[in-house]
Parts: sequence; C-alpha cells; structure tokens
Amino acid sequence: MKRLNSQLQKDGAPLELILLIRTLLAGCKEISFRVSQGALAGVLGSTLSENVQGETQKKLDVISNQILKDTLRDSGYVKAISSEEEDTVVPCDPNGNYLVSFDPLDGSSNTEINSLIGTIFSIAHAPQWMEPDDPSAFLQPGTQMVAAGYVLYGPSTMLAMTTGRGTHIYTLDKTHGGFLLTHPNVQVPHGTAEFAINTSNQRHWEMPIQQYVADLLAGEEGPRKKDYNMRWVAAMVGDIHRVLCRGGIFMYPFDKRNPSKPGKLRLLYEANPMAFLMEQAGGLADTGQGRIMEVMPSEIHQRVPVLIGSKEEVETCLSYYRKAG
Ligand code: AFP
Repeated sequence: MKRLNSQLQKDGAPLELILLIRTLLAGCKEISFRVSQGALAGVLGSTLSENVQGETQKKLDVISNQILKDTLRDSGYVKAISSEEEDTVVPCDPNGNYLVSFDPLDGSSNTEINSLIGTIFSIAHAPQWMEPDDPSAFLQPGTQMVAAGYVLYGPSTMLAMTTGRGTHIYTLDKTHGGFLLTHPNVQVPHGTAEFAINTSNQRHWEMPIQQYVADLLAGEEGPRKKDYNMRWVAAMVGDIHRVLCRGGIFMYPFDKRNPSKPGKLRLLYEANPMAFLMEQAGGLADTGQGRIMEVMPSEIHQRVPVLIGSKEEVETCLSYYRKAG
C-alpha cells in the first residue's frame, strides 16, 4: 500500500507543505494515542474553563490543542495558528510560510461515551506582509486553502486529506506509525438514502430546510418517493466521514435563535476543510446562499450554515431555497 509521502508527491505538493503535513500528523498520532488510553490516563471529563465561544472545554480538548500547538509552533513552517480552543491567533515563526487552522478535537462530548471524535484542519499560505500575531491574514476565502483534512479517531485512525488533487483516505498502521493509502480518489456516491441533521433544532430552521426535511421524512408516500434513513453522530467529523464513504447529505443549517450565530459550525476550521474535501470528492458544499469556500470570513471564529454532501442531494436541497426566493 502506498504511503502518504508518495501520494503527496504524486499530487505535486511542494516539499515544505509535505513536511508541514507530516509534522501536523505527528501531533495527531499523539492525540490518537492519548484518546485510546481514555479513562486509564485520566484524560476524560471536563475542565473548569470555557473557550472563547462559551463552550465548556473537555480535558482532551485542552490536551489536543496543546499537542498541536507545540508540534507546529517550533516546526519553522508555520507563521500563525488559529484554533477553536484559542481566543485569538497563536503567533509562531515569523519566517513561516503557512497558516494552519484547526479544531483539535471535534465532537469532544463523545469522549465520555467512547464514540467518534477527530481533528479537522486547513492550511493556507501566509502572506509575506503578515505579522505572526495579525488575525487578519486568516480572513481569506476557503478557495485559498492549499490542503485540508481530518483525522478520525475511531475503531481505526483514519486520515481524509486533499491538496487540491482529489480526496484520499489513509489508515494509520499502528505497527509502524505510518498513514497508508487505503481509499484513493474517493468519490461521494450518488443516489443516497441517508441524511444527517439534528432535528431537535427543527423549530429554529428557516422554511426551505423545514420543507426539504419534511419531504425526506415523508418517504415513499412523499414527493421524493423513497424511504430515507437519518444518522447523527454529534461529531461533524463522523457524520462527514459517513457521507464521504456512503453518500448523503449533512446539514447544520441557518438557525433563527441568535443572529450573531447564523449556524453552529465554524468556517475556518470546520466548514471550509470539509467543503474542500467534499468538492474534491465530487460533492457540493453550500451555505444555502452560496458556496462555502467563497465565503469571505469577517473573524476567525465565524460561524456559517452548512449543507454538504452528494452533488445531486445538495442541489435538490438548494432548489428548496431557490423556490423560497
Ligand atoms: P465540538 O467541536 O465543540 O466538540 O462540537 C461538535 C460540533 O460542533 C460538530 O462536530 C457537530 O456536528 C455538532 O457540534 C453537534 O452538535 P449538536 O448535536 O449539539 O447539534
């Protein structure tokens, strides 16, 4: 089986980017080990602190964030980091050529039940003019990403990654510590019968998504003339992995509860990397108002609505938005 390095070279990734990705993944392997120790290492449970977004931090959120920060900060490749668990950007090497954004441990509430969690990341060029502590350099649309991916800490540890030449999935071979290419050039399957959305928020959705989901739920008797199945892992990384492998649609739509939070998921380190992976696998990723990767961020923790998955299914969902004007 091909190793990560040779696939990155085949995809034409520059040497410095390859070295940066390998450094980042060294951190993820350490997270994978810590996660697998669970209660034995005393890493489960919450801290007494909240992150900048008002979410209680789990011990593993803090540990994973620290591992990635330590690994990347001294690598020499990174000028600055933005993380879900950091209030503002973390300055790194003034000569670094890249910016890295990450959610160190997505779905961290799942640590309590030994269920799916993962690390999501995106990488962009650092502008020459940028000071390492300047957050404005992160305010680039997702179309500027040079690489993105996630590491899923499940029964096996898997990496889904793109550098803009297709989406490939690798599996961590824990006997020698390398990521091996197990699913090259993944294509999101068409013709799906699965969707993922947290229906407990239904009363807060806008009309197009209300109607779209109602039609899915109506099954064979409804306008879609087909029975659907619903899935919810409570970790975007797990739900997106399912969609990437089996087809379908994942939604965290616009929410009327709080206008300052038009969706739950964060653009830089959740929506954008997943959008890049999905588009490179032949799928679509939209907010309902346009392509996720074209959204111009206004701040590093910006949230966006997310509709992502198989091309036909996302197009069908978007047709409800068009009909509603
Ligand atoms: P964390 O990154 O804070 O663990 O949040 C996970 C998440 O943002 C995303 O991965 C899930 O899709 C979503 O929250 C699930 O939230 P609800 O189940 O509360 O809707």
